[in-house]
Amino acid sequence: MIWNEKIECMDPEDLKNLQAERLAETIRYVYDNNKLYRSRMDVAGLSPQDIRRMEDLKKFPFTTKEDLRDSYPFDMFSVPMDQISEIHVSSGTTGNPTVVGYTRADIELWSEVMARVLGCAGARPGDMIQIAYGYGLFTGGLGFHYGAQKMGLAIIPTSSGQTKRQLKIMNDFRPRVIGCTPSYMLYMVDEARELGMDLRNSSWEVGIFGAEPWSNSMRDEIEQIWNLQATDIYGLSEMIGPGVAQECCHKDGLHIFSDVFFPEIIDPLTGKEVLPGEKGELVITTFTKKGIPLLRYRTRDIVSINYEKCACGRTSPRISKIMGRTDDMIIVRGINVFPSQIEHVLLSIEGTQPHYQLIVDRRSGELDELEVQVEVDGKIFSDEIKKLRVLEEKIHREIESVLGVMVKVKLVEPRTIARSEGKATRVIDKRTI
Ligand code: DLL
Repeated sequence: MIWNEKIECMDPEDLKNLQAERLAETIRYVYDNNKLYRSRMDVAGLSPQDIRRMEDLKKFPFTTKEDLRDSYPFDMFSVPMDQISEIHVSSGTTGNPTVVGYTRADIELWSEVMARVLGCAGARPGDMIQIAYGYGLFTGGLGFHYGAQKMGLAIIPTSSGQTKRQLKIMNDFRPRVIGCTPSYMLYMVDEARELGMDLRNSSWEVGIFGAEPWSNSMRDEIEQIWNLQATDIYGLSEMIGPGVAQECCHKDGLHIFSDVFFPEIIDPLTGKEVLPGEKGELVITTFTKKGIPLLRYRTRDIVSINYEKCACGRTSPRISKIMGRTDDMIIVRGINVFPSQIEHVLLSIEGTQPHYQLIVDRRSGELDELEVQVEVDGKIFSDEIKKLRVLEEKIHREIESVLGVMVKVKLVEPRTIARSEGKATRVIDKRTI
């Protein structure tokens, strides 16, 4: 269903006008309420009147994750604390975490975009949803919760983990909708099989998976195993959490709710906009957000954009699945490697499992080494050695031909690679550079 037809199917010209109106309001708002933006505008010699048309947005400097870290904890908040109703924190691997504050109106906005997500994925009012994203400082659980409340679903807030209980609840309550990370959906496969469950007869028909990269091959795998429709959801805490973009049933790009999250795709090196269809870094400007409005925020996520109308009737632009991150990309012997490329190869080869890890190392004075560890079917492991060798050789050849870089392949037994109930760790970089 289309939750908000008026907005989601708006005439593109009207949408442009709405965006321009909201941009002008946003610029005025940050100038009056946000210390960092006001000083940046003053330094650049910009006043709110200088940014009125969408093209003017390019005059504004980019905002980065470092800006948010440097404002730890509350300096980016644009309202006094008595107007903040909820705070989330996104953990990073280095430095201060990013703190995000929501006003009541922001929570209402979050509920609205998440209701759009649920509709886009195929949920309907009256459905039951199992929310197996983590609740807490992570935005996944509560974001889904607010959207489901808004749409009028029966919510089972299981949060992530406790897999046996998770599966029992599914079996006994029969929810139609499930939300969790794609890696958790795969994690549950082993446990469900151990319990002797018939996975293709699970009650889940609609799956909304995101918060980490996953390929179309992984989608096929999940859909096939669980017999459900798997769609991709994108979001990040800095923007609002989940609810920035979502795939519809056509699974041909994620509709970005551009009346709220205005996208630009740039070349990460030059900062210049790239053409529709070309790969680049997604930069987002928020409209109508009050707690932490962000202008030209560099997400570090790599996508392409498509402005054509979708067969579902929605007119919002669509971003591709996230192809990688500017900072997740590993550079091995000077060649850019994204985990998603390797995942795609692995999943197209019969006998491999969707559990893998990339280990990069550099012994002193030597070149980088990339080892791909991948789990293979238990059956193959108990077969003769020769079959394993053939498989290893095949994986080796295909990865090298896609990446153009030498790799080592190590086949490991089922359940050797650490599982995750949240986001999976795909890369272990042991190099000290
Ligand atoms: O992961 C919010 C979220 C929760 C999204 C639940 C979807 C579902 P953060 O923890 O701040 O927020 O992480 C944001 O995760 O910049 C991407 O690199 C990555 N990411 C999120 N969704 C996807 C996706 C949440 N569908 C960061 N595909 C983002 C690939 C994703 N990467």
